[in-house]
Amino acid sequence: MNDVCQILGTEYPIIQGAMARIAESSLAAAVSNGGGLGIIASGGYDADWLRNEIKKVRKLTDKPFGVNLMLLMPNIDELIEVVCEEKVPVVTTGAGNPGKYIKTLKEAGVKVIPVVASVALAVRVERAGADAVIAEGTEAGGHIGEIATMALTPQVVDAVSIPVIAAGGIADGRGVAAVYMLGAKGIQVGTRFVVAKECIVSPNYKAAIIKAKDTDTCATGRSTGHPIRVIKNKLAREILAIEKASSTGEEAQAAIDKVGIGALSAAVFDGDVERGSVMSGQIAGIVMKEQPAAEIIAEMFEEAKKIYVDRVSLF
Ligand code: TUI
Repeated sequence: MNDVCQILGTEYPIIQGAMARIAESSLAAAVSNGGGLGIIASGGYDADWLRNEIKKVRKLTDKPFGVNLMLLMPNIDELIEVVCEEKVPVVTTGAGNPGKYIKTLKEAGVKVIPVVASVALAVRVERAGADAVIAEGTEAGGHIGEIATMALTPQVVDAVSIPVIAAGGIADGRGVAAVYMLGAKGIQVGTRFVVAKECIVSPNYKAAIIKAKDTDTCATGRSTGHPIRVIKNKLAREILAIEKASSTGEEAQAAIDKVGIGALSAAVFDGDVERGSVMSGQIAGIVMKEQPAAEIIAEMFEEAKKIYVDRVSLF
């Protein structure tokens, strides 16, 4: 059995990306029912919201699921308390080093799978007791690191003994097969699940992903030290202009905070895809249609197997 399936308790070694404001109980349950690990993204919400979403997932599926902890959130301690009390099977973390929380989570019986963007952090979280790591390349949507999936994955694989799950730029069977070749034993997928039928994001957000081509995303916030990949629109251009005009990262951040406030919710819930923040990975260009989450999962792994067989002659 695949190590990652064993750790997750799933049929397929796939984790749904923790898209802030997007990944809630409806999508998480659909992914888990489809044989993957559905994730509730807790970033930006309070402890009561999280507890309620956990209860909702449990009504919709009896399969394992997870919660993502966005480590920059000020209420992180309360969110961790909920995760432990509710005995959530798996936690993924993002945007920081979860080292100091791993012991508490493990003692509560929670599996911990941090997202890392460098070899150094992968090594540190393995030492702190992580069950696996997600190596996320800069192709991913939202908050990103610097190194591409193609370069990051094999370097993390060489540096740790725990299973490596690759993320960033994977949206079909070709991506699955590619990262298996790099040594990953599983995948995390975000952008393609945004257009899942069960995903509650506004129809305009889904349409923006489906319409996007290879060059339609950009990273805003590089000058502030918090780069975020989004689809290029009016807001993104405004932020890039602010960054160009600012003399320090702090000055840029203050101005970005003014235009960016509520921008993610504007895109996700109100469908304002020009003035809102439309987080997306670079792979949006191959995402073509809305489909049930279960169909996306089955299709990706069937395709990967077929590619493996078809391409043997190249070796
Ligand atoms: O966390 C993400 N992606 C995210 S979080 C998010 S929430 C948000 N909402 C509104 C505005 C801004 C953000 C949206 N997208 N991915 C996981 C990830 N973690 N990618 C990169 C990292 C990362 C980067 C540096 C993890 C650790 C790190 O270094 C920490 C250290 O101490 O070395």
